[in-house]
Amino acid sequence: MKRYRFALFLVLSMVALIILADRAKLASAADQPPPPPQHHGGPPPASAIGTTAVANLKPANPKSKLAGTITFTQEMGGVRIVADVSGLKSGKHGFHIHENGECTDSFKSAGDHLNTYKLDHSCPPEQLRHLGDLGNIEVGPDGKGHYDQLVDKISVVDPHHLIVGKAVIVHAGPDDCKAQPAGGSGDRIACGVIQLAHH
Ligand SMILES: [Cu+2]
Repeated sequence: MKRYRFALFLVLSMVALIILADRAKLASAADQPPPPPQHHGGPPPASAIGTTAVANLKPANPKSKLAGTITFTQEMGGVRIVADVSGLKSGKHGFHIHENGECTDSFKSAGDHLNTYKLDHSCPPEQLRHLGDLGNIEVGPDGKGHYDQLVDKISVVDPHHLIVGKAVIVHAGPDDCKAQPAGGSGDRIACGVIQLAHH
């Protein structure tokens, strides 16, 4: 009888040991640090505020005097886009970020509008639009245009909404913010690749 008790004791202790070992494994898994946060269009990390990218426009027609510089600065609510252009026909000119960072082949190589979520074309502040929809640059009789808007949904740091490495394009005509897929804004007259600015 004593022998059976001893055997029972042994079996029970082994079961207890197995349970304890399992618990320890679970506890160590729970102690592991959580995965790093993913910024899926959420607010940018504080360290990213002020990060700046730049695009210098080149004209489709090499004889044209068209020129322009566009800066993209990360703010908490999106990207502040400031564009100064000159040498354009007066009136509104469609203004977009296109999906490829290439300005060759009459700027066809820039591809379509940056449209990660496959939405219809519109203009900010409409919420359902292409990520690359920026509206229009308005050019005065002197051929100069200035654009200064805080555009949400895009980022110079968040890989999911990134505009760095894409092309910004100015069109010959106005973007009506309605016609698909690009607002009927006509030819691509200026293009520049968006690149991080180095301080
Ligand atoms: Cu465009």
